[in-house]
Amino acid sequence: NSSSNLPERDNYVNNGFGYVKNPHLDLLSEDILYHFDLGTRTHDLPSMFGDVKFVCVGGSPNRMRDFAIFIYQELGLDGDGSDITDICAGTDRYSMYKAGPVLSISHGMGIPSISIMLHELIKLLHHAKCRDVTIIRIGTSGGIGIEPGTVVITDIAVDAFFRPQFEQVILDKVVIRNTQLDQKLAESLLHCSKEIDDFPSIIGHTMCTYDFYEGQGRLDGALCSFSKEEKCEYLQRAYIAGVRNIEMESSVFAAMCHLCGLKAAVVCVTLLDRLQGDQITHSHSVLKEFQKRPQKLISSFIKKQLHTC
Ligand code: R2B
Ligand code: URA
Repeated sequence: NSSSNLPERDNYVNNGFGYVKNPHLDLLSEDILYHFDLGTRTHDLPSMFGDVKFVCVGGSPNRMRDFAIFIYQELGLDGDGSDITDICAGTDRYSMYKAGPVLSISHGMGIPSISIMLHELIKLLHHAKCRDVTIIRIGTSGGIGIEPGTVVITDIAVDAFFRPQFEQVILDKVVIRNTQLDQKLAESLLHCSKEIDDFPSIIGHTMCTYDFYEGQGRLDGALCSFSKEEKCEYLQRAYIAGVRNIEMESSVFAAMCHLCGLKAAVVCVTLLDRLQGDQITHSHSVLKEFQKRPQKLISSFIKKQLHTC
């Protein structure tokens, strides 16, 4: 009955100590992670991934490769990391790189794309018997009322109605999921960011939408049915509700990680202030430097964690 918009009861079954909550998985003789081109029969997942402690995910394959090389060098691993190879080379859906205990994976754009990736990633962590994993989405976003280049660390992801929830349709029912992220982790990341020079950063709500144009109140798409005044009024209301940036993956990311017991954070740089415009007009080199900021923060955070544990 699709009208029963009742909050979901947590009736998931825990498969032992891992992150998955699906009793059907135990019945499979082989699990094929189709979009990664990996599988439990074809690959020794525990030896390939058993030491993973940090997973960083982001939209673009090239950016996640750059991040893997960067963290490889920052962690002082053997060589310069430039020969790092795509573990998912057998498919062009996602790219995956490993630098010591850090896995770097691309997730494409939007909720369906990251959701598919997360199902397979969480199963991968389960099959590989990984423990105490922290997962961080590093990405780009549009800011609201903040200086472009500011890094927003999300406390909670909200939907286009500013509600702290994600609606997942399952067998013609709407299931409402919690989008709370790990507050301690967000605070530690903010603290860490304050130790980096010239690094504007804040904690705030992140609005997650299903579209980049009309869905984010842009006037510059192929379609637009609202006025500039209506757009501004909507974004002002978002700001008052605590929203500081807008992107397209945080809600399902927060919801899935929360349900699976993964410690998670979302760290996105803002490329523009949506109260000032819709088009991304900064030069390529400025945008490149902006996109490096979440990487810098996460690298500094991971280094700290590895040295204090
Ligand atoms: C941020 O940037 C992408 C759209 O340009 C989208 O994946 C997101 O969340
Ligand atoms: N990504 C988004 O989803 N929105 C923006 O405005 C910029 C990047």
